[in-house]
Amino acid sequence: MNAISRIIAAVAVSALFAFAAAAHDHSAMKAGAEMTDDSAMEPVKAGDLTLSDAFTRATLPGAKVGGGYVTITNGSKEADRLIGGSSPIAARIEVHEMKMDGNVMQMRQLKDGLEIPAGETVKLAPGNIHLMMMGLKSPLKEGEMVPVTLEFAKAGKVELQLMVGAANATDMGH
Ligand SMILES: [Cu+2]
Repeated sequence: MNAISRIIAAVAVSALFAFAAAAHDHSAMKAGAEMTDDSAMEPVKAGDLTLSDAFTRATLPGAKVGGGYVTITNGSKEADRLIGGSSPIAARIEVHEMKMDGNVMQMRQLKDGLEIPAGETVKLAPGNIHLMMMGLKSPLKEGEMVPVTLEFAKAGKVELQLMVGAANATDMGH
């Protein structure tokens, strides 16, 4: 490592610490929460669907993909289907599943979408089925909100906000 790259590394590390410190600062968290209370905490209703606990995770600079997670409850007597979605911050949004391939966790796109059975709740979560924001236009920063539009076969387009949580080092290997 030469002198320049040592300096760059030091700056990067201290930036990370500053970021972590800010995230743990109670007043900073509170201000963010107040700003986003209404949009983030309230479940979004769309016809018979209720979407709640929508979140994503902070990404490192240069990351091209980010996961999206949401809990979807279908109060109808008919199944619906999550087909995909879009967001101004990404080129596109796909629905992915995780599968073990031997000892390796792989993910693949659910090309036919994800069924939300009648009367059931489906949870998209880290390490499981998730939304994949492809072609991120900028890093996702903790505390920010990411607007997304999800598309369902029956309920149509549903707009919601993903709250950006902390990055997780044990991510899914994207
Ligand atoms: Cu994925």
